[in-house]
Amino acid sequence: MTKKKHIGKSSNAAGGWGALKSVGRQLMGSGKPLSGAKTMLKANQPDGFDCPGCAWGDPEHGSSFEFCENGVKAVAWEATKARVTPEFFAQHTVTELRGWTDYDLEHQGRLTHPVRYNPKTDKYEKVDWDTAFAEIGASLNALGDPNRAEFYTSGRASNEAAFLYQMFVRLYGTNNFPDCSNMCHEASGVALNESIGIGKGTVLLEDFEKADAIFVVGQNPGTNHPRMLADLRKATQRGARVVVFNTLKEKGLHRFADPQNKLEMIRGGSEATSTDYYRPRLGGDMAIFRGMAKVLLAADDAAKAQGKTPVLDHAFIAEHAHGFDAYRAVVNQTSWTQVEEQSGLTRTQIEEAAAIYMAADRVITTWAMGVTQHKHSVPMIREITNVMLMRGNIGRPGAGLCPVRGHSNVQGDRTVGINEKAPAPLLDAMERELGVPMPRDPGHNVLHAIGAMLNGQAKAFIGLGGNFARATPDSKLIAQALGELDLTVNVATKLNHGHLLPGKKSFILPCLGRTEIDRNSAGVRQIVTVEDSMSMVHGSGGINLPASKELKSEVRIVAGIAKATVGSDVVDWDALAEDNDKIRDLIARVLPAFANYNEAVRKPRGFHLYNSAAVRDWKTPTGRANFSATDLPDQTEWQRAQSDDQTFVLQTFRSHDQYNTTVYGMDDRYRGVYGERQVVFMHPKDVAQLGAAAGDRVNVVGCHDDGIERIAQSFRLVPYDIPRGCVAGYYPELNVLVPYQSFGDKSFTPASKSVVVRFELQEQ
Ligand SMILES: Nc1nc2c(c(=O)[nH]1)N[C@H]1C(S)=C(S)[C@@H](COP(=O)(O)OP(=O)(O)OC[C@H]3O[C@@H](n4cnc5c(=O)[nH]c(N)nc54)[C@H](O)[C@@H]3O)O[C@H]1N2
Ligand SMILES: Nc1nc2c(c(=O)[nH]1)N[C@H]1C(S)=C(S)[C@@H](COP(=O)(O)OP(=O)(O)OC[C@H]3O[C@@H](n4cnc5c(=O)[nH]c(N)nc54)[C@H](O)[C@@H]3O)O[C@H]1N2
Ligand SMILES: [Mo]
Repeated sequence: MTKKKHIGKSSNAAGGWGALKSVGRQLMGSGKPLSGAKTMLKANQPDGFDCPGCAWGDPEHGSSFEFCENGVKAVAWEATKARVTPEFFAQHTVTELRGWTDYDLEHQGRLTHPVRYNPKTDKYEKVDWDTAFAEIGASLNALGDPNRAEFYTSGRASNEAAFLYQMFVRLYGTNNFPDCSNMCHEASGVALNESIGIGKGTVLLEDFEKADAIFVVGQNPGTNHPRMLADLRKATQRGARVVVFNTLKEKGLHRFADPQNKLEMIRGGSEATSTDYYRPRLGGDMAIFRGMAKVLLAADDAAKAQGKTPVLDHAFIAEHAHGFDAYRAVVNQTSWTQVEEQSGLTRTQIEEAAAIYMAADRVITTWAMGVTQHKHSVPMIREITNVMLMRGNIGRPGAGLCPVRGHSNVQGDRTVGINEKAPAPLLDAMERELGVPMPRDPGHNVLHAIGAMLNGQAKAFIGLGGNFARATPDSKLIAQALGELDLTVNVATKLNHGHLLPGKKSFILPCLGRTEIDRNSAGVRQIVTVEDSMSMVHGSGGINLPASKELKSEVRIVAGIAKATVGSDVVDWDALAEDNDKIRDLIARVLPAFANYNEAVRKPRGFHLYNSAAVRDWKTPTGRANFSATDLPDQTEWQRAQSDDQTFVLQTFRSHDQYNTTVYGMDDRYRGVYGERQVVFMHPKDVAQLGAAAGDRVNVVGCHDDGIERIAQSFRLVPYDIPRGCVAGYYPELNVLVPYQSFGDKSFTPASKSVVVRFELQEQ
């Protein structure tokens, strides 16, 4: 399937025939094209399953067939015929499997049976569910202190599974909830809570039909949220401006051929997804928005002097905002020199972008990991918000903030209580409901959990999905730490490296995927629910037969561990595990926004969770939307790297053929890379300055000065149109270089888009 290694032409407009061919290969690859096609027809349908590919919203009419190439990959990946059985584990020691690639492990297929690690044979062996639950419960209870256990969640878990999980963990006695969102949109949550009193975006999908301008910042939807491209191109078609800030020229953000449009597919046409494209330096977006704020203030002053219509929405600022004068002062103090140096854009370019912003009545700003994974991400997102507040662009139709989430239910998991610092009202409500006290001390996020593992404080790790070992920074250190724990448990659909670092006692518990039919013991089909980036909650019911008869739903697995650990005095786990409606009733009693949950979620498009900022109800301590008056950072990591002509700043991102740590294939066709992932994209002049040539191999060496050696061996240099001093390569391969002590201020998100590195040329 995969072509020979080469750097070649990137494929044309995103979507289109290339995408369809790739889809075809995926479905064939799953072994059963017809069932695959049928499966796709049920993606994002009222009576089907929620696509596990991304968290972009579904259209109002819900019945149109909404799919995308990468959604198909996600579905085909889960619907594969390949199986990892107890016989497979009997043939391979864990030490041997550790030598396999991420790609090879996941391509062995779906896990079929619960297994337990046997240190004597160094193999995983079949175990029955009840024994597994009993031993896990006994190990957890033997820790003495519940704070010695870390309960990780990845964002595919349904609301029902996540709610049960947090209830179990809190009854057990800890708030240790490291969560994938800590590495993802945490900065958005922190920043937006401070600015507008809710850690979520404020727009609905239909707002994209009304916006006059959409700013897309640090995000690659062509690969990671392909359905968003259809909304962007509809916007450009009706004359809206779509302004992109991205360090790279990403294919999908130029043109997109809609696979839903038959005529266009036949004619090989495509439409623009953006109207204006700017390429800042890594970490330069706060400076761009600060520059835009300078333009806005000057234009407003000029309008006032000339008696023209003001540029700022003074009425909104007076009625709804707090801290504008302090913000104005800080903007005026910021020099254009600093703005240009940090952003890498010229003043003229920023003036152009600001002119588009000012000319638009209704503006949406979206962003993803290019914004959130830097040291100063929280002030950066607050700066985006500042600029949006200046013209009242929050809380009215066609306008608002839209952090585009990653995993399909990462937002929902947080809403239902996966939070190491849960809001008091949730804990109060849990106490009222259960009649027992909840732990109140803040628990561990991902970085705290890593710290606790490294210093020996943590003794157990439970993973509800995900791949903690490979998704986290400093993956080499984490691997060592996981292996020293007393207990490791992974609830998973497929085998990954995180499972191959067993603690003294270790289990892999296989679960049903989103696409599979889930029946209770009476044979009644169950649905789960998820929340998308627009705070819409909808139902999801599988349509395929389970990959193995032994699989349990995540809800049942969580209930099984819970019953064996904390007993059933307070919660009747068996009853809840039998009926997801009962779990939803419980959620509705604890979280008022979920009133009539069971009824509401069975409507075609589900329901919208109350979003206070979207209706200008500011749940902040000031009772208003807060401007944040923060200086630009003294230095971005790019500037730091510039102080030495050997150092660069590296972003670690996704190829077109992966889902986070899941590698579907070795191509990244929109970027013209085929058959290999060990590459570093670099400006041609930087390649020459290193004394290297295209295709040369280098070792990438981390420059974090904590005495730890960080090195990624043998990466191929790919000359690329990228700002000088900035380089890029794929995660998870480069996670060995991301220092776990280098994280976002206030968000604790690993700064995996600004890693300072240097290069060693290999003997060619
Ligand atoms: N197919 C597929 N879909 C996915 C995923 C997947 O792996 N595969 N992952 C899911 C998850 S969990 C998430 S969080 C999302 C991730 O979605 P994205 O955030 O789109 O993911 P990345 O690949 O990390 O891309 C980061 C983008 O930001 C740009 N960028 C990096 N740094 C900067 C910067 O400092 N400034 C600016 N302006 N641009 C910058 C990069 O060039 C790149 O285009 O996608 C979700 N959907
Ligand atoms: N350097 C660097 N590091 C990063 C990032 C980056 O951009 N750069 N991005 C970060 C981001 S945004 C995120 S969200 C994290 C992702 O971190 P994680 O969410 O931990 O990682 P994934 O790769 O999504 O997890 C894949 C595994 O999930 C399991 N799985 C899949 N589907 C299901 C299911 O339905 N149920 C269960 N129980 N298990 C399932 C499979 O076993 C699969 O191997 O990585 C972060 N790490
Ligand atoms: Mo993410």
